[in-house]
Amino acid sequence: MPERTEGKPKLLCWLTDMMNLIKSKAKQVLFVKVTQYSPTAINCTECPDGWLHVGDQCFILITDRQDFFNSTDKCKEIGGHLAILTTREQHEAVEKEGRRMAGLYTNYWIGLTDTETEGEWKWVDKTPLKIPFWNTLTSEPDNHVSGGEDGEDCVVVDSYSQTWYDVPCSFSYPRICQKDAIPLV
Ligand SMILES: [Ca+2]
Ligand SMILES: [Ca+2]
Repeated sequence: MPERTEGKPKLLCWLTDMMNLIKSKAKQVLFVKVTQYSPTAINCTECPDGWLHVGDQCFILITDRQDFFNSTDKCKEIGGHLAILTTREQHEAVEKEGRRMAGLYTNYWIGLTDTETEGEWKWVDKTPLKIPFWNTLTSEPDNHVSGGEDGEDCVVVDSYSQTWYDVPCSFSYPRICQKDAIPLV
């Protein structure tokens, strides 16, 4: 589950992580002193105000509408990139936030395209798509030509079906930006 950590005291965060660590290592804890655990095993991070905290990543949903390429630039301007959703946890967290913010029938850009080679989906950091959440009920991605002869090379999360659609990159949608969470030191 995503959680917001704005304003969460560092001590509380560390204690929470330590408790999780102890729970996950319960059997060993019977035999090993807690002091033998390396502090580097604790992964305690936070996000700036207004960002959604998911694992070690931060996400923000921004509702002004831009085409895909302007959206890419706008995310860079705030020190991030369009969302790269590599886990089900991230995918579900941003969809839930989308529904909370704007209700049903809302689409948000994520950082996935096949502009270089049709049908080869890559994230904006050039890594290939491994875990897809396409709307297979409507045969997405379908590179449909209704939006223009270029077809559909960019991707939105649809908050109604909770799946992805390929759409024309020139269309205007809100966006989801992402950046690394900040380690608490
Ligand atoms: Ca395409
Ligand atoms: Ca489509």
